[in-house]
Amino acid sequence: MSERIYVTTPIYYVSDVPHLGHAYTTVVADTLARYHRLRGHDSRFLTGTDDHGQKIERMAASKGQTPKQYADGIAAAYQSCWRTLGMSNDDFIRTTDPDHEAVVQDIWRRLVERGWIVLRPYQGWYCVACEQFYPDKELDDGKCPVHKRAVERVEEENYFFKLSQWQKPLQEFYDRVLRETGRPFVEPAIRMNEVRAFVDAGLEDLSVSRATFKWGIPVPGDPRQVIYVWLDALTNYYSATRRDPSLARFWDGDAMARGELQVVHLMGKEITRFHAVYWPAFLMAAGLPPPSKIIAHGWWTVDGEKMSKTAGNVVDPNRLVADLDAVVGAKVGVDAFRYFVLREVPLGADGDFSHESLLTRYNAELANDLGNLLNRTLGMVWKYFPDDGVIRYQRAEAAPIDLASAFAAAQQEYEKAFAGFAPSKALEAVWSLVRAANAYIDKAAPWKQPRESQAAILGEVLETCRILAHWVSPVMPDKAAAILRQLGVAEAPCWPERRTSAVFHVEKATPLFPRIDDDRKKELLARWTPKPATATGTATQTATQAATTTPVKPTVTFDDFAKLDLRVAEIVAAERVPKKDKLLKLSVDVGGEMRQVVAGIAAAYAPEALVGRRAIFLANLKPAKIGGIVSEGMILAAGEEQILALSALDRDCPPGTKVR
Ligand code: ME8
Repeated sequence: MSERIYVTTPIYYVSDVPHLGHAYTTVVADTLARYHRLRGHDSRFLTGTDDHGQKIERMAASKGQTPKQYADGIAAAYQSCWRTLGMSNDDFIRTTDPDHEAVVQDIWRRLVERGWIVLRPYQGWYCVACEQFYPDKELDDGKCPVHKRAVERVEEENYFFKLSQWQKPLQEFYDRVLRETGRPFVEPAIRMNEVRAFVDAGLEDLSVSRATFKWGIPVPGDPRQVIYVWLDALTNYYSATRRDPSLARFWDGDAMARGELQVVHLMGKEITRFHAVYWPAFLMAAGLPPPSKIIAHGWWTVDGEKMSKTAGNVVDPNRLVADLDAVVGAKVGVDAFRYFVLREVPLGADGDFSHESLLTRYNAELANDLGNLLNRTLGMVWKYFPDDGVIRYQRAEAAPIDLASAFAAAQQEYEKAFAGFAPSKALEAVWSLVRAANAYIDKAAPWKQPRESQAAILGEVLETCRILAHWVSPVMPDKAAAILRQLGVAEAPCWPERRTSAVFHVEKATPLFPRIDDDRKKELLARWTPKPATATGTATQTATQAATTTPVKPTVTFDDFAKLDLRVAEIVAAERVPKKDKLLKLSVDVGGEMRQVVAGIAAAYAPEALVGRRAIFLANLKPAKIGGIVSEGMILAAGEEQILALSALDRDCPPGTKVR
């Protein structure tokens, strides 16, 4: 295991706010970075946004914004979501950062100087969603093989990167990595095989500039063209290490060659080719070292379906976490989400997200196995040592079950799993120790033992809980801190040794993960399940009851209705109103004009979950003070309190669109 590691996620397009898929990659990267920090390794974790490209230019235009304004809004939504989910990224890069742009232009110049970039006329099929040209043979019935949408014919003079000459150097590079590290450059191996097959089949030169739009980094010396968005975007991993001389140690070819530095790019499998073929070729052509490893994880579906806005099944992590916290009545959502996505699928495999399985794992593994271990142990400490809750622990010689060997086996597995980038396996190893500790209590039966044995048994378990807290900290940083606090241990996450004696001054137990009973489960599933017209569930039933019991108001004429100025508004910022539990203060974009609105929706929505959402807005309501703050209009919603639902639009309508 190298002593220095640089972990990256893809930089996400600012075409949309973050969802489950983006959150997954970022949780994996965060967990790896936290693990390496735990080991005392010199670690750096980078994420960010991909701000340029034709797709973004078009989306911004459709919303009447400049590309930069539009990108700023979505980049802020990413940053806010990552804060909510406890990401510990050391930096957040955007391709519109001036220092990044300068490095991209610098690499471009190097490639030109070395003869790898040349200007040529070009005709080809371009998919704007992929930001990629496709040769005829790769089209699927004339459509993009990924998006199944029409491709565009592009005829322009482009700069080309001579990728065709990189077949052999790339093949040699893949061989060298395998020889030197014993593992393929791309993992899992199935993705390496795909990449190899693509390279072995022969490479074509790659168009690396575009002349038909402006939203990108200008080609040095030719302002008619912008640099291809992927050359721009991939360079982020390198440019972020040039921001400060002290960061150069995270992109250092000698250190990589000596095995002292690992540069690990994590991503979804659909963009492996860009990272495993184009990126090493660009770097080597520019005289720079390629990364050490590409890890391509699988693709999440939701209840067996592809996630899509049209299907209405996109999982918004902000919303998921806020709902869990609200319904459970404790801060459990972030750690439960992180745990679930890491445990549910082995890294590399495709996964199906189901809210039901999330709740099942929550109850079985978090509330029961881990939560209950701590809870029952602290309960017994206070029961048998009611004066002060202090346990003076001395390793028991003749323990009925050997926790020492369970610890040693779990530690070995845990370490091996992280070295092999397998967080689900690391969690399995942790849970083997959780279960061993629970079994130990059952067998040792402290309730039947004399006082000295009780202290020895409980001490053994408390020490195990301390180790478990450190081990779960890369995945569940909040709950790890809560365990340590309840154990009365003042330690930051570290690599724990198993001690033979210690003194614990424990706190009274507070459940780590309160159990989700059937009623709460129903409520959560009702919040999360897309609701067809016939659906039954708490929210629907209540809404139906309300609809039938509230008499319809007196008739109005169309002229009355026409007095209301209803339009689409986008929530661009949301915050709680101090000391007002029910109120949120929102900034909404009503089509070029910003309004401040106070809405009584705090019981149903966390502020972070609202940013970027659109709803129907009453724009000509007389301003009024609510909770001491002026509110300039009203967001429409159905229901009340926690079962309230924001009005929604089932198609993309820009802010300001009239509603009639
Ligand atoms: O591709 N399951 O950005 P992007 C799993 N800007 N992971 C998913 C997912 C899903 N259903 N959906 C998205 C881009 N992801 C480029 C990257 S890097 C130099 C430029 C995750 O916003 C996964 O990590 O389309 C995937 O690779 C990434 O989001 C794509 O994000």
